[in-house]
Amino acid sequence: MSAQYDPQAVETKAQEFWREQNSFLAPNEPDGDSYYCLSMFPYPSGKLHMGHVRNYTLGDVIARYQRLKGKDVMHPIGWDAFGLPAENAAIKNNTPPAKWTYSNIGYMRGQMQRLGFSFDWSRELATCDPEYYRWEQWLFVRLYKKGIVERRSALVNWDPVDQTVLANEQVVDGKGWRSGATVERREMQQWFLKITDYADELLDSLDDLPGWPESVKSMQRNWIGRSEGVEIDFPLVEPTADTEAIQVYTTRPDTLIGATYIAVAAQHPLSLGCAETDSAVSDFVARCAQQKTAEADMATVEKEGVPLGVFVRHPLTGRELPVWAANFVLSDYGSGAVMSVPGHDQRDWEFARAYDLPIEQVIEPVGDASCDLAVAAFTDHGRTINSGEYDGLDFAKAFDAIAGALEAKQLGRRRRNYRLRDWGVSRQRYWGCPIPMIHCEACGVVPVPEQDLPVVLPTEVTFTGVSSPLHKMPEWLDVKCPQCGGAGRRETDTFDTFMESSWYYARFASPNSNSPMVDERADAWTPVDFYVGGIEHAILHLLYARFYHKLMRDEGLLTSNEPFNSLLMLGMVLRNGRKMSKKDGDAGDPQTLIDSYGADAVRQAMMFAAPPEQSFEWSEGALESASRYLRKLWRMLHEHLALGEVPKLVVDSLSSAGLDLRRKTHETIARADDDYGRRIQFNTVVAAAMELTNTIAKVADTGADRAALNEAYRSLLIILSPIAPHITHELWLKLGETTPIVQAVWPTVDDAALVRDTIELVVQVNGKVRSRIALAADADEEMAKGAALDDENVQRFIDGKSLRKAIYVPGKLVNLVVG
Ligand code: ANZ
Ligand code: ZN
Repeated sequence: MSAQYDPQAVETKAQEFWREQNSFLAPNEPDGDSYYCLSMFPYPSGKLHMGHVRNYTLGDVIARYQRLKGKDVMHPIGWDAFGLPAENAAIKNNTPPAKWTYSNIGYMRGQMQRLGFSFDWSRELATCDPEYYRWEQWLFVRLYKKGIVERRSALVNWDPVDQTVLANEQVVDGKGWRSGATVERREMQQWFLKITDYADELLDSLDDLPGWPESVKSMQRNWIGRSEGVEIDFPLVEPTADTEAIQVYTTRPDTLIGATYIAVAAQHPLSLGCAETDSAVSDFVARCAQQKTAEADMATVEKEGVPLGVFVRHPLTGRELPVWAANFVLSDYGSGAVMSVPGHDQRDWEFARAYDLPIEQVIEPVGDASCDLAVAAFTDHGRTINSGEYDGLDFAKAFDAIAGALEAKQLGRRRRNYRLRDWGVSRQRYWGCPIPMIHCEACGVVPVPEQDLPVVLPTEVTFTGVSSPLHKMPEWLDVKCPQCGGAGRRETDTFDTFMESSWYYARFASPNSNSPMVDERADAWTPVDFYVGGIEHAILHLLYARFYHKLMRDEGLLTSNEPFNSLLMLGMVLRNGRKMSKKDGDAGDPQTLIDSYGADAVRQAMMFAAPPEQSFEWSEGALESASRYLRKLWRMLHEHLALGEVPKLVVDSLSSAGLDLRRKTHETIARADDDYGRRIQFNTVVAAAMELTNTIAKVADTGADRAALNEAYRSLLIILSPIAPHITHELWLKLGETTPIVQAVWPTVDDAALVRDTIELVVQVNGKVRSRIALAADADEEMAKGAALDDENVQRFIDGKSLRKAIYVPGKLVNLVVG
């Protein structure tokens, strides 16, 4: 290849080489020193965008670095291929979703190869392939038999015009996206995975993940939302045929004596019962039905309520308390009822103020907290007062004493509560994995027998509207009931696509496993060492994958407890302050950029732009400078080689510039090693490589120093190779190396090269810095003080004064005290 840098030619050549050599094939089972590096697999939407480029370049840099460190690396890729966009495209253009999806995969695969990602393509998978999703069906049937799968009714969005269920994304401002009809909430039978059975473990094992960002762990903790509390019964003063007591859930049993009323949700059976005879209550219930029910809205909503005319007895004091229906009580949390303690809960306080209910103090502050119930509730923990025999206790003691007293009277029990709900996995959509169940009039729901799996989704379909074409395919729908042989009908719901992305990482490690879903190779490779992806997946995807890992473990398929050891959540690539998208035209299309600058420049600009977690504004200027740098590197190295034979490195013969270069080279190796391996900050690697390049440019390329230059180039190429793998591949061979750079070994730092022969000393006069002097590294105290006094600048400040004292801090400073 010529002295002119032609990225397209260099990159094609390197990519062909890797393909022919199978350079990135991972071994079936790793030996001790293995590394599984995974970037979240993409949805095949059509073409790559800049966010993809960032995600996959970052994962690729880590994978390539770990190979240089001698690890057996697995770096796989595949396609999260089911989902709504394929279906929407089908409805719009009349192309079957499978065709659309596979054609997008073909295009995007080409783009990834063009970017030089070191994927092990032999492990590629698409989740819409029956050979993949059959195992999801297999696991689902097993979980059904175990009782982890359940069918119950839940609310869906119903479009009354199109006569179909809509996904949340298809509801725009409360209207169906195509029909424009007002969407109704309907109850339908749906499938659930009981993730709540694993709530405790999902919470507790977060503590075993030191490689996860604290922020992500705390999002997961909040999502699971475990609280420790007490369930308390407040007996009705006048019990009815169906209600004897109102049950509440509280995390503050220490405040029980201060409860002055009970508040229940509008949808609570007691409110609904009263609504039948009391019009004020039925009006209130009707008004609440229109109110948003998200918890966030509940906290800020104007407190409103209505008395039910019902009274309960306090379980410990026997005092009578009124029952109110209130709009701030959630119907689906705890038991849909709260004991209101207006002295110590702000919502209860606001409500009590609005309706003139008593506010009583039963907790006093400890330490310097202040309390003024005329202004607000006192919500901190403290010490019990006005609580009779329970006075003077701290939170934990009061909790115990009161919970114990309730348990003794059989009017309460300690309980854990979770915010986490079971995972509804049913989607009333076509383009997804069929749920392997059969409905039979006689037998009810019957799972598809294992030998009949997979239930293959028909792919030759035509859409006549929004509704799933499966409903109109009797040849698929009608089957024999596996149990009684009578007429059965297939379940038409498909799985939530989070199901597929919950276990793909394990399937990558045992591709084509024929029985069962993953084999011992998956156990050997997992947990994933490093997982890279977008922050938008910080909660659901990661929680579901963690859950699935535990399900597979409990099936005996895996032995570890968690799927991902370390996690990196990437920031976004922005344009004009928002996430880059198709609207950005060519500037946002990596293909145009690759065509004009080459993949290496795109990769380097992307890595140089910002530390991984940060979002940043993309600009083409960054690409210009990356490209300029790579051209300079190409030119410099060719000029170096043009000077012919390079002598062997003899440290003693190097000039001081040569010694400085060696020091810089080895400092850069150490710094890049730390940045790649520990800090995961690649912008600083690029900066360090550029600095080293500048130092190289300053050394005269003659004599013994040529060896130091050669060493510098060699190290620079290895350091840069994870980021710019193509140009470094080519230049490496030019340097005369015989094995390719992907098989190179990360250079060892030569500690001797790091030793400086001169050091810099700070000189202070009366505590103020007045000069910096260079001194031989082995100079003693006498020489240091002498040199400090001799310095011209220092002399101006001590001129005419007498030296009182000279303090020497070895290797750092000399302080001269004069007066
Ligand atoms: C009495 C009390 C006194 C409370 C006090 C708090 C402070 P977490 O920690 O989130 O689980 N609560 C219970 N069920 C509710 C529902 N369905 N809708 C609205 N609020 C409900 O919260 C538990 C606390 O939330 C419970 O403790 C209850 O109020 C309220 F000084 O009971 B507490
Ligand atoms: Zn049957």
